[in-house]
Amino acid sequence: MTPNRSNRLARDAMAFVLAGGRGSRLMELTDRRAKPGVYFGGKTRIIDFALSNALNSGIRRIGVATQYKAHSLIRHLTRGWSFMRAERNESFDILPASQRVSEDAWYRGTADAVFQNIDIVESYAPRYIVVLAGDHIYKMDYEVMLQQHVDSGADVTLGCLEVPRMEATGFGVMHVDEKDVIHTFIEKPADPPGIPGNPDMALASMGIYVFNTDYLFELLKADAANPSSSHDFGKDLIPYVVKNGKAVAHRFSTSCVRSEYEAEAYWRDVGTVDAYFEANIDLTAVTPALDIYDTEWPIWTYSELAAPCKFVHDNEGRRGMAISSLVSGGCIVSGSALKRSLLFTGVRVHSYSSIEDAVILPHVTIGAGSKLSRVVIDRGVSIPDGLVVGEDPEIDAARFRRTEKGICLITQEMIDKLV
Ligand code: ADQ
Ligand code: ADP
Repeated sequence: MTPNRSNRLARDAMAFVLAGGRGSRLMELTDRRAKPGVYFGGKTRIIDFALSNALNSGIRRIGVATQYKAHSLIRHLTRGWSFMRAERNESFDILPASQRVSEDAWYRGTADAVFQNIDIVESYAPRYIVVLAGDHIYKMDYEVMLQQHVDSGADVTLGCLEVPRMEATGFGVMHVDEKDVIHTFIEKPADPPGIPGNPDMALASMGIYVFNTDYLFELLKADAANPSSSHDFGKDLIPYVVKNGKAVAHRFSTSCVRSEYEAEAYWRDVGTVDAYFEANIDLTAVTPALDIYDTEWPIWTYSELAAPCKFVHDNEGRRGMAISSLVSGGCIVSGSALKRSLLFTGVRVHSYSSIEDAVILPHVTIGAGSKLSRVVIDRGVSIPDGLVVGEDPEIDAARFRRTEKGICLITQEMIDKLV
């Protein structure tokens, strides 16, 4: 779809990106960084997708609420997103939970993260607030969603998509009428209701919301004063508006942005190690479902300064090579073969190794004679010479975090225990 370039409403909107959650199902990958700060796709981090969507949609005011293990994320945001300029009526605010409203309260929930920053949002006087989750991979034009919000006269507009009913237990699930007005909303139902006429699918909330600023502030103030609320959009605010106001569903398929290579609307919550691995490895396909080479909708990021990647022979003449792989700057592959793998910045692969189906985060070193398949290797890990992963499930499970689908997540702590 061609993005709407007028951006009339986006210019009047502020994006408030929620980036405080841990994402604990990513296991050790989020031991030291929040999920939005996790590396994805060779160069970028997960949060870059929501931020780039906002920027590419024409939104020029962005706030990012951080909480859990925020240092890595904040450093990335400072390095990569500080090009927004007050002189151009742009703003980019990092909003760490810092007990702004009361000395004993961090962000108690997603709604509280906005509530505690009302004064900062107010200072920019945006007409609309686009609340975004910082932890999903997708391309979307929020201007289209804003336009629907204004046209329908909704109090809140929720981004939604159809997911298989049995997978909807982790989402807010809704029922809509023929005009997409939401009549029921249940947060994370144990037995999700299907779509009438299509009972195997459910209409799930993407956790992104458009509000008129005034309306949202009223709602947040009332919620903050409610002692029985958990101060969460999905649990408290959205069910309240569905019952007492007008909540409308916005279908992602109408605002997703697709390049000519993308067959379907792409959205992923890379919330588990398996989903994270698959979404990364999918990028190595000849025609991947997500086109990160789409210059119409660039994914902005901070990228380390690095020399070009290099493939060399080792001393014995073995070739360093890669097929169906994404290799970032600063990598050197010497006398080893890579297949269906992603190498983030500054990875070194020493000779006589074979690497297949691997997601290798920045500055990893792989020792000589290693044989690795179906792995995710955390930033900075030193893989010792001759390590074999992906051949014996029992040995792998004893040494590493091995998932149900047989993917091994490897951290330096796990490597240190081997010797
Ligand atoms: P969840 O997936 O449970 O449900 P949640 O844990 O509320 O999402 O996190 C949403 C976003 O807020 C994430 O980006 C997270 O990092 C951030 N976040 C969490 N706690 C925070 C805090 N205290 N401060 C700041 N940021 C915080 C939500 C909705 C569902 C919907 C799914 C879609 O509640 O209805 O279906 O998202 O993924
Ligand atoms: P980046 O350095 O690019 O932010 P990460 O996403 O891996 O990389 O961030 C890891 C975070 O953990 C950083 O805040 C870093 O300072 C911190 N860190 C790195 N190594 C350790 C360690 N051994 N123990 C505790 N924290 C660490």
